[in-house]
Amino acid sequence: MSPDRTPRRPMTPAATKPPFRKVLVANRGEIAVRIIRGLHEAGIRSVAVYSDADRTALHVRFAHEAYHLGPPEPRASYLDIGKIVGIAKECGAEAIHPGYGFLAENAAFARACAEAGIVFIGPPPAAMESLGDKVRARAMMIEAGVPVVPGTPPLSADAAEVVARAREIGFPVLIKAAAGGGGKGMRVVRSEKEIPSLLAQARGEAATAFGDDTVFLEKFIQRPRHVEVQVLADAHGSVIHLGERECSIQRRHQKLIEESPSPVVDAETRARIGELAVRAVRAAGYVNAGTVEFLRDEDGSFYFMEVNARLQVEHPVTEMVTGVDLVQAMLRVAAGEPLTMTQDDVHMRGHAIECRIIAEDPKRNFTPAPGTIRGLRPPAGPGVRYDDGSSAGYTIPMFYDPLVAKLICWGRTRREAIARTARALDELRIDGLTTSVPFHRKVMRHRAFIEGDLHTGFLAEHPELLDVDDDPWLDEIAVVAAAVAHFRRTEARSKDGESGAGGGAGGRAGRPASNWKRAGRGGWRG
Ligand code: MV4
Repeated sequence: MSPDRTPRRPMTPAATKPPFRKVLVANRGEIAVRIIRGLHEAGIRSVAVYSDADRTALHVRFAHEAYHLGPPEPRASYLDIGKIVGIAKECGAEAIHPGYGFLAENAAFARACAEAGIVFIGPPPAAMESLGDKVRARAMMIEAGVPVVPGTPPLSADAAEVVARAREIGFPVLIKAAAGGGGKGMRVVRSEKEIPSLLAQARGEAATAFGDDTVFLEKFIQRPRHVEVQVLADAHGSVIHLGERECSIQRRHQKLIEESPSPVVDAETRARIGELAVRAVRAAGYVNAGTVEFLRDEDGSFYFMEVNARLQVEHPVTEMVTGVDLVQAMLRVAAGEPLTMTQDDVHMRGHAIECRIIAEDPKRNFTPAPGTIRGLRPPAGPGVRYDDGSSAGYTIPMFYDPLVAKLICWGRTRREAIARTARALDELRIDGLTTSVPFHRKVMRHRAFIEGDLHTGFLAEHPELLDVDDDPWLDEIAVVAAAVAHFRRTEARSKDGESGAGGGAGGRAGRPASNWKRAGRGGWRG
């Protein structure tokens, strides 16, 4: 089979023996680009796949080979297991990296890869399945001695029993759907008399959303922080953790800003929750990179929430503070190599913050605002990393996640990381799109954020952060203003009988001057 696209790209000189010869990336956008970069650094030939909406995307241009999947709809492209595994087999890829989203946590996909003799770069399907079931995962963690929020097994239909259970836990309690996710089927119950109606609502919502009305109770944690621990497990029984990330700045269960370390986690706490995370993934028979999510109560207690069985969007903040390349680690672990570092080799240095640059309008409740990138100037300089998957001229498709890029900045201290992020955001220009950039600029200057006073209700508590100005393009305006001022001076001088602007360019200034004349009088589009 010959590729639909074969960008001219020589192999990169790898530092060590490549763990694979050729790997297919079953994803798109910034994460596909991130993984392809990792493949090239490892000396591995990269294979991209793409839909009709991504013919000119960066991941296609970066890869050694690219194969067309089909129409833009995810079902017909990035979710088509048969097509993707078929391409991998035919082109001779030894492994597939799924990125995040799409097929990343799909056990059937991982099994299809194994059946085709292809390595799935992620956890074993059985571990993925047992962790995907909330009630099963909760029971497994209790068994393993990992603290979970005080709560109940699935509730019976007996209302009196539910009341008794809620009393035992103490109000407020939270009704959660067993099949849950994304907050669907969740209800906060503040008093006994609310139980019958809220229970019916939660069951109804769970039945509609998941086809399963099983619900259970948990103590409701007020103003919790979302703190998650990165883990790395090899196939030989070694498991280490790479510290935590705080992801409390989110809206409607979509994270917007993440950082590492968490402002409230000290070295002792890190060792404790790191140990809990290691215990959690061991209990599940987990191998490869994964994330253990905790809720942190205001009293400092940590409770297990769930395991994310994939490389996460926010993985770069961990890479920047630990110096560990998670994509390289995933490739080596998937190839059966043992981890080359122990827990004692993991050191966190400084602080990193990630801002998700999303094609959304913060003023319109963060609704997607796809469009075409007209001009792009990514930020750079010391401590700045910009991970993106597009370039000028690219149209952000409406079919997929509107994340267009991630800005990750490192500093020796949290304050330095904030200053750098603010500076980089001011340099960043994405012309043609409405994005979250002005929102991020405002957050970096916000007192509560600077003080590290974060929790999952942060944006609800500070609605002023959502009321952002349109991107002002101050530097562009300054350039135009300077040009207009220059033109006016020149025109005034020529009226006085002087000869043009003077200097070398002056003699050829006839045409530009007349253009500026139009600009000065009627405006460009006037
Ligand atoms: C909670 C909670 C408070 N108390 N559980 C939301 C989605 C699901 N993954 C877990 N979620 C929560 N569970 C108890 N017992 C608050 C949330 C929650 C939340 C958690 C993490 C990140 C953002 C959140 C936003 C709202 C609510």
